[in-house]
Amino acid sequence: MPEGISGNRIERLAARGGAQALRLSHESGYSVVVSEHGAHVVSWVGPNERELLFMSEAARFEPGIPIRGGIPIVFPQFGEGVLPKHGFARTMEWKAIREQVSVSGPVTVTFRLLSDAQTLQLWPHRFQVELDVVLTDVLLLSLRVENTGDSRLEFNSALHTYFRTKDVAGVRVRGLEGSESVDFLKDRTIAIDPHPEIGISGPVDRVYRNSPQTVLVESAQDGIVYQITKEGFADTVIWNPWIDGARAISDFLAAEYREMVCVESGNILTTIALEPGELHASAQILRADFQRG
Ligand code: TA6
Repeated sequence: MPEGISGNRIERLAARGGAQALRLSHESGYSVVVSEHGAHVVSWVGPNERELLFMSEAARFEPGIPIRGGIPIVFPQFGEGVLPKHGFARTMEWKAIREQVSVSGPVTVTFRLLSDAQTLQLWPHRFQVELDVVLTDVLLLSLRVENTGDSRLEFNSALHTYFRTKDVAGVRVRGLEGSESVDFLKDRTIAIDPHPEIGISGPVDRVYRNSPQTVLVESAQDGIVYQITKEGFADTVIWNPWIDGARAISDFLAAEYREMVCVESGNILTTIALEPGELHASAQILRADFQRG
């Protein structure tokens, strides 16, 4: 177990649902838990032990099943299509291949997923995907996709981030005014949001095309402003199923729609093409600013 003298450290946690998980702790008081199942961030805790990500009470931690909450990795397909919904990366076993603990610096683990017989059956492309989880007082997730085959491949991707909130009614998303959005609940109607802040008072499932690099998620009831900064991801998704949508999801409790909002960085309306040997890098940085304790 690598351990720095400053309190920075990485621990291996008892397997849940058969998958190994790693806890990264940083001297700033932040920690993050990442499961090798999907290279899925299942917890991001801030100072004073505050959990910042939503995880459903009904989430299942089982091989082959996506985990409801945290930060699922969507790859190589977003939403419904020829592959399983949101692709296969979130349900596969990744490997932690590098761990680094530096004194007064970041705590980093890199996870890797390689194409294999199972993925080739679903998707006929050879690839390598790596996720760096870099923890300081911010959480940086950096995703690299490489085409290791001999033909062109195309993919979509997203970091499907579930923020925890005491009440979604008090959430405002800022920074998306002027961006074109595609509304998945209204036959993909295209609109431009004129409002400087977006409130959530019903089901929402919208993708904002070529959204700004930084988006804020303010939660009045929590006294937290999350800052989401992205690079190499063109789009931003806002999703909340509301009560009826939540009822239709088997691993989600109906009342929990109030406790979450997904604001996701992704390449969704923008498809990335890679020729053999090419690599695409993207990143999402999460920062939590506490307005009060
Ligand atoms: O990102 C929003 C979305 O694509 C919604 O349409 C909704 O279905 C959600 O993801 C969750 O998908 P999941 O497959 O995890 O139930």
